[in-house]
Amino acid sequence: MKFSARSLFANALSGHKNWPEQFPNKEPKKEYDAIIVGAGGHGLGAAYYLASKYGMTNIAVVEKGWLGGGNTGRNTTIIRSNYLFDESAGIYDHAVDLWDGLSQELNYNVMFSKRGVLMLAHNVHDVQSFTRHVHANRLNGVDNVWLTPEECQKKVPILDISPNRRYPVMGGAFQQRAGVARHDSVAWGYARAASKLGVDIIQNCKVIGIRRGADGAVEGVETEKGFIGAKKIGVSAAGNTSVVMEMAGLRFPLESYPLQALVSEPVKPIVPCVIMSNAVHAYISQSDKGELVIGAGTDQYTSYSQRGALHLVEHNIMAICEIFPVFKRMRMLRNWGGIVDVTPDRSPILGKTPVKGLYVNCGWGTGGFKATPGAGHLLAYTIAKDEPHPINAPFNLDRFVGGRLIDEAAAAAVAH
Ligand code: FAD
Ligand code: PYC
Repeated sequence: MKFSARSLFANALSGHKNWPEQFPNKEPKKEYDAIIVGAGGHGLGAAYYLASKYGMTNIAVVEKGWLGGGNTGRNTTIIRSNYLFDESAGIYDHAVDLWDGLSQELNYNVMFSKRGVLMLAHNVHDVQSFTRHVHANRLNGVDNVWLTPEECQKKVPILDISPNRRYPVMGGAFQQRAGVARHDSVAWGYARAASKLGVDIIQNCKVIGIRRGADGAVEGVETEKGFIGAKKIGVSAAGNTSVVMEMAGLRFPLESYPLQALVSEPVKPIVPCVIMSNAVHAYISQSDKGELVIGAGTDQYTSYSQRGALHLVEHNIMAICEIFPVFKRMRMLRNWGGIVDVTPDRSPILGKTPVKGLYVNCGWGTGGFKATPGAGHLLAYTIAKDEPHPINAPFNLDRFVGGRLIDEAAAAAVAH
């Protein structure tokens, strides 16, 4: 079994010496009850919930690379549910609730840490927009409070709040139940738990076609290792969804963009919560190893490249140093990118498609890690019952025809 030297899993894998035995690169069976395309956290989560909640264990997860090697292993792990609309409160808070018991449920420490997320306001527009979010969240029972600049600095003492800064801090919205988790543990935890329940995880097996019968319903997937049959297929192939859906003759309202992040050398604890600065396209947290985890916005051009533009990361680091002058002499260790697929309203598509037996989970754009347990559960429900759960029903494909959009561009934060 070969891994790319650039794999973000290199460290994690060295701690899991017995992993090939746990996930033997087995030959696929001829026929499954359902196939999930994509072994990210969402796809693995869907397989796990299909088996654990809905009793469907004859499942395969088919992955073109290695499990968790897509955005799940490349993201900056911010978990929050401070979105604007009722539908979003439903879907993101469902996920936050599931994060709470996930380590126990999987018997795998996903290191969910509710250290809080602070979204800084730098101008009047930010103040108005964030306070609107605070009020909307509280009406939906989602915790979020407005902090003055001084209260922000009390939480984050290294924050420079002097009014003459280039990006003055005019306050901030703080969600305490929000935080971070360990991304590779999420993929590994779901994979191990699903595998124990009988799910086949087939890596290095790219899906290159979707076979449909005379009645139009799906019959299975063509892969680089041959045909695998199933009457139900769930596609959870972030960044590549349009390509996979085209295999079934469907055109999806998605654009794919690179999104990048970087980490610094490790230092002692200094960043107590996640701090996001949407107006300047920069955010920062500190990993348990001590590295500063810093992220930028998406590239401005569509692409399937898993690396971001250099000028963006330069701007990103400059912005971080403006807000936290104390970091000016830090060294950066590495940067990387992933491909995110973005819908016109910056909300996901999770549900049935016009093709019988074909289900989709996509369009989480820059913000799907936080949704991992929720998206996995809701995709599993939709596949098992052949109808959406009330929580994901509004996130259907039809909304782009009917116009009932769920516009979360402002809540999607730094990235668009
Ligand atoms: P993935 O983990 O990408 O899994 C999809 C899988 O499908 C991949 O493994 C891929 O190889 C596979 N695949 C694709 N095509 C095929 C095919 N033809 N055949 C077989 N397999 C295929 N979200 C947050 O909530 N908080 C954050 O802080 C955050 N930060 C981010 C920072 C960066 C730099 C990036 C890139 C993303 C960030 N995100 C964040 C977004 C988040 O990572 C994603 O929305 C989420 O991880 C998507 O999970 P997934 O399981 O759907 O996708
Ligand atoms: O969704 O919170 C988020 C996020 C931050 C950076 C990328 N996505």
